[in-house]
Amino acid sequence: MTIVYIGLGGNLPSIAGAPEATLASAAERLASLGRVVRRSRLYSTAPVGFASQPRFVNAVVALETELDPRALLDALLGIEREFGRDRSFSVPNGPRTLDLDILLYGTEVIYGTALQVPHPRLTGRAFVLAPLSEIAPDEPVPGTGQTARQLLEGLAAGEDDAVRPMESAIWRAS
Ligand code: PH2
Ligand code: MG
Ligand code: MG
Repeated sequence: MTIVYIGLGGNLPSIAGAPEATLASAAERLASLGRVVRRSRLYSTAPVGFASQPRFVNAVVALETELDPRALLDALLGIEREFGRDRSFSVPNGPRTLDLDILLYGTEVIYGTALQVPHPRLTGRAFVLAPLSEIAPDEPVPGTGQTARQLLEGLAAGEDDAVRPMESAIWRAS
């Protein structure tokens, strides 16, 4: 059994509804891959990397699983497709219904073409580090010598509402 931290994000409606409903349904689907042991709140976040798109909803869950990293990645890509993720016309960093990223897989460091863990852009992204620090502040991030909270504290302060926790009944109920 390994504890894996998975980042969830989306900013387009899916078959489940608005992004917060998509993330709630996706979290329920993740439970079929093991046991969801922690979930952050939802966060409303300003888009990073490609500005002219709607704000994102982001969250992080901790999943205890027996799946190896490659099998987990394949399962996550399958769930993204179930929620209508279409990679054929996609702009890098552009809008999507659902993005599921393996952020940390136990203490493993993986450097493959299909999968890199820790997630290579984790350390610079407040929309990932804020929810990760909420549920696992003292988790060491392999290769950085720092914990999730230390990485978050080391980020330059963004705009005021760049990363803002949301109150969501649909997320709480899922
Ligand atoms: N994901 C991206 C690019 N930019 N911005 C926010 N706020 N949230 C995301 O999940 C996100 C992003 C690529 O995966
Ligand atoms: Mg991503
Ligand atoms: Mg992704």
